[in-house]
Amino acid sequence: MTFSIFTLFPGLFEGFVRSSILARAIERGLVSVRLIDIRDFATDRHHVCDDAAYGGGPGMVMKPEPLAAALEASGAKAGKRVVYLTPAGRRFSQRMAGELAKEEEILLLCGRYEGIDQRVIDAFVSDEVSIGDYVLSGGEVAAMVVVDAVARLVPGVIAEDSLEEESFSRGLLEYPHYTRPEDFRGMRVPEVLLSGHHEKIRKWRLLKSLEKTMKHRPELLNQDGLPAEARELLREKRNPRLGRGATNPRLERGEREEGDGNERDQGT
Ligand code: 6GU
Repeated sequence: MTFSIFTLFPGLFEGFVRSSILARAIERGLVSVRLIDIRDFATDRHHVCDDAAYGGGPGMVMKPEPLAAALEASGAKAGKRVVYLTPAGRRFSQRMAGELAKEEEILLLCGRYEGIDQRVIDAFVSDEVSIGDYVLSGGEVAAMVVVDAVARLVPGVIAEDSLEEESFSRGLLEYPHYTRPEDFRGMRVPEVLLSGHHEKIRKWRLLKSLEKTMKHRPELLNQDGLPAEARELLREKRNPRLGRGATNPRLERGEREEGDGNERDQGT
C-alpha cells in the first residue's frame, strides 16, 4: 500500500514515518509513503501557492495550478482514490479505514489556509474526509490519522488477533487492560484476570466493554451488528429485573467466587 501525501509542509511527516509501527511496515515493504511538496510545482519565482478568495472575505485559498501539476505528475486520475482532508468532509471511521486499506495506492491532499480551489476538488478528488468536529490549521495532522488507521489494517502490519479484539471491530469500546505488578500502590488487578479461567475472563471483558460504551458512547449501542451475547447482557443491565436477575455483582467487581477456577496453585 502506497500513501502519496501532497503537502506544503512535508517536514511535519518526518517523525511520523520514522515511528515504530509505520517504520517497521515500511522497512518490511508492506507500506510506502511518498511525500510530495506542492511548492515544488509552483512555477513562479517565489513558488506562491496561495491567493485571495474570489468574492472577498478573510483568509487565503490554495491556488489550483501547483496542486493540479503535483497530482498529475504523481499519477492521479488513473482511477486512484484521491482523499482531500477537510473539516467539510465525511467523517472518517474505522469502516472507511477498512475500505481504504483495500486500495493499492491512496493520494492524500492536505489543505492549508481556508482550503483549496473548488476546481481541484471537482477535477481530482474522490473522497472528502474530516477526522472530527473541530478545526485544525491544516490537513497534515488529519492525513497522519488516516495513514495510521489505514496502514495498521494492511495485512501483515500488525497481528491479526490484536485487530479482532480491538475497539470498534466488535462495535464496542475496549475493556480495561492490566499488566504487572499485581498490586500497584494498593490497586489490585481484578482477580478474574489472574484466574486463568478463559470463559470467565471473556465474559468479564465483554461486560466491561459494555459498561464503558454505555458511559462514553451510548449511541454505539443502538447499532446493528452487536453480538447476541452483548445484546443480552445489555438488556439485563438496562432492566435488572429481566433475565437471570442482573449480573453477578462479584463478577462485576472482578472478585473471586468459590469454585470459579480462581483458586491459584492448582495447576490451572
Ligand atoms: Cl481533515 N482538516 C482540517 N483542517 N481540520 C479538520 C479536519 C481536517 N478534520 C477535522 N478538522
